[in-house]
Amino acid sequence: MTQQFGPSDALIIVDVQNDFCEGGVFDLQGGAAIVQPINEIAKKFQTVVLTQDFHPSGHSSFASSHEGKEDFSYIDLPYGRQPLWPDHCVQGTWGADFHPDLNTDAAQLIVRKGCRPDLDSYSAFVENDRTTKTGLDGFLRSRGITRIFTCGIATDFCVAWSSLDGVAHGFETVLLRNLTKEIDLDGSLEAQIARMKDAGVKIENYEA
Ligand code: VGL
Ligand code: ZN
Repeated sequence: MTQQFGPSDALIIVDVQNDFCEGGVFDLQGGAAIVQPINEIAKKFQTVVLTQDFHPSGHSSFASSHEGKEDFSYIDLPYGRQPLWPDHCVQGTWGADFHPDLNTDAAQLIVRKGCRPDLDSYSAFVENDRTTKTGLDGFLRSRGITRIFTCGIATDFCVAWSSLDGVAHGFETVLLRNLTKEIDLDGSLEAQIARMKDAGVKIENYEA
């Protein structure tokens, strides 16, 4: 499908950072491959937003912050059950930097998330307590945006939560599946794709 983009469309590029790509902590194979196509599509948008997972060291989402817990095990936090991750995207480290080939100049806004030690954030709109807002909805609305296209990493975590929240905030939301890369933890990819479809997120592939 050939998509047409106009002034009321925004591209949300989620967490295209070293720690999610090859050689980083998550080392997702195929992470780097989405960077050039994302640069290409970004040229077609007047509004481009980057998100950056940006944790302080010792963040509560890290397994290393919880005695006896292993990476990719689960914990019950006051706001719900969530996986514990290896230390990643720590502020000031290479892993937190955007992939070096990502054209960050294309973006007008960078939303940093997961900055509070006690609170994780997957969604670009609302942190995981589901009440703390990032301000992204206000930014998009004040620019007259009605439709968002999501891409980036990880399909089944930050891209999925951002897409679900896009719909929840009243934006028509399209996930560009071939411009994403998944973690796929315990069936999370399939589960999140189903959840997004149910919620009304459109799932398409980008064709140049
Ligand atoms: C993400 C796990 C932990 C993501 C961020 O960007 O999807 N996943 N932090
Ligand atoms: Zn994170």
